[in-house]
Amino acid sequence: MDSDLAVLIETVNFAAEKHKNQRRKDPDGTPYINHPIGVARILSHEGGITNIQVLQAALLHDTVEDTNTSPAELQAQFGATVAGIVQEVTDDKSLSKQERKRLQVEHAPHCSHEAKLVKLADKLYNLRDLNRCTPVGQYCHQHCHYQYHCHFQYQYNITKGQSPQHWKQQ
Ligand SMILES: [Mn+2]
Repeated sequence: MDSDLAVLIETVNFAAEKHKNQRRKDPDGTPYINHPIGVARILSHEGGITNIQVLQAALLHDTVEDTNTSPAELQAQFGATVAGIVQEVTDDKSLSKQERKRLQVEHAPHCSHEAKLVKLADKLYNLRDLNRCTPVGQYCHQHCHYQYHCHFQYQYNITKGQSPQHWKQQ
């Protein structure tokens, strides 16, 4: 039960249970779990990441923010390191969207390397999704392409600790 494979299966099963009633915002209503699995896949297949705790955190990265999972529950199930990475990439949903974005910008340069990996893979997955299709009830196609370009630059800048502002002039 303690092999890396068993741990990874246990983690993806936990995430699947937690997200079981959620759907993505694409027109197909893709099951939400496709997203965290895809984020972990970006890290393993494109990033060459083999650190199992980073891959676990990728699988679990939206459980605290978007489901009834508590940080203590993650810590009890998967240990303090994994729970800590998830906590670093979790926004406080009681704040306004604008305030959450502001805090992301403020915190990103000070995040651990592991949390930056998960955050960037998360953003990359979402940007590819935005490029692939228009979310239900949002944006025209052309606007998606504009956002794709701008947000990638934005995320890159803030994880480097640079000003996120300059792309706004483009
Ligand atoms: Mn996510």
